Amino acid sequence: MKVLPSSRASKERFRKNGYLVVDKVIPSGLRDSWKLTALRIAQDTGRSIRKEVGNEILRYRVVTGETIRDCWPELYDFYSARELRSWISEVTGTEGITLSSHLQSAININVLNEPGEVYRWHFDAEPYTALLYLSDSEPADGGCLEFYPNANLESSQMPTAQERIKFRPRCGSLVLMDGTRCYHRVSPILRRHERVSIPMVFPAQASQARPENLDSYLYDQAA
Ligand SMILES: O=C(O)CCC(=O)C(=O)O
Ligand SMILES: [Fe+2]
Repeated sequence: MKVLPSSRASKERFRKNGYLVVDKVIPSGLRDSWKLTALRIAQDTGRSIRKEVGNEILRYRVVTGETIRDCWPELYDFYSARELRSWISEVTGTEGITLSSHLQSAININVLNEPGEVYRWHFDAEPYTALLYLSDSEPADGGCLEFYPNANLESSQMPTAQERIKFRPRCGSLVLMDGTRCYHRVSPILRRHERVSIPMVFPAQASQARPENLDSYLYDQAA
């Protein structure tokens, strides 16, 4: 893993915005092969998620943590490397960053490819989330990570459109955010392309318990 920047500027940016983008965290020689491996595993073992709750739609393919640990140790090693946790600790100013004990949701491969596929607006259950992207999306492709940094749903004010950040996936880049403070979604896929992201969860030791039934909500297939 390349040395991740933990300069004062990165820490300050994270403190102010609640997120940080780092490019080229995996060597260029590995990017294509990691993308192909992710797509092969998703094809062979991924579950199709199809859920509609009110107006909100969740539609994508997912490979969960147990499968990644068993079938793709190199990616699991990336998640579990001590360097990654140390970096998250430094940038966020939080001690006791751990691996998630819920292996199923600790690390996933998400694949979206068909027009209309979307990952609805949500908060993550725990800080912190690192999203590693293994594909490039063109502007006309859709599939941006969109988010409102420092959103607080308890406040009566909904965030305004101006505050919405759009991140267009670039292969090899990583977004670190506090998913409990960044209200986020994947915008709808507009043009067919393989969009591959690897969400990884890094709880801080003192963080709250996960809501019950969250895994079943996220991963049970639609009937
Ligand atoms: O793929 C992405 O860009 C975001 C995925 C996400 O928010 C999640 O898995 O919780
Ligand atoms: Fe998320």
